[in-house]
Amino acid sequence: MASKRGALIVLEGVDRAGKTTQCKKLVQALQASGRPAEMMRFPDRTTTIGQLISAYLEKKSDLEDHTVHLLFSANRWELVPLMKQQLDRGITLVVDRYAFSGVAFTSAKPGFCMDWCMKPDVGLPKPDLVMFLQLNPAEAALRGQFGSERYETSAFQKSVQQKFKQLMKDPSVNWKVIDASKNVDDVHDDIKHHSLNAISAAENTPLGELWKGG
Ligand code: NYM
Ligand code: MG
Repeated sequence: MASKRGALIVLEGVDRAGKTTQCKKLVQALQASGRPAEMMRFPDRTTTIGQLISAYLEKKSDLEDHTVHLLFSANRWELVPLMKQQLDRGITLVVDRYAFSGVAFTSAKPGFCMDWCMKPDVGLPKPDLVMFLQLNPAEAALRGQFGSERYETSAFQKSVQQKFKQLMKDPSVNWKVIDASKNVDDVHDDIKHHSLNAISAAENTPLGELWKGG
């Protein structure tokens, strides 16, 4: 029998909730305790598709809304072979945003339903754990100004937050809500606790497929 697989762990949340900081700290903590782990992020701006997305986010180019949604999804799919290879080798992947950001951001635009937005990501590797870093808008505001990328306005972020709330009602996904208003080390402790449980559970369960009936 092959060695035990790694876990697929995703961090989601609104901007400035601390996702990137916490992903890095988690990878370091896992590695320090002898558990192989790597960080990934979506969008991955380094690929050809990722560069199209990056130019769009930086407002250097305009893309039709359905088109950019499908590019975000394609950017995940193009990394799936690598993700599966690493998980198979026992490496735990800690991912900064995933399909949930894809659905929450596009469905916050007028004229998009969540169902349509989920379709292109159906069948992606299913995360063993998705942690939502919860931070209320007032607290987020204390952490500084928004950047200048597309979507970085408080009105849009509020609708995105509502969409995340709806996605979290799906019991087929292992959601954990993390109080991101606590200090960096306390948030890290919560995240590590859930991650260690997910890593143990993943060892004995095959990798699932996202949004495909459980
Ligand atoms: N975003 C991210 C989407 O609109 N769709 C997606 O599928 C993903 C993964 O891109 N505002 C949005 C959310 C963010 C932006 O920002 C990427 P960052 O700071 O690179 O995580
Ligand atoms: Mg960001």
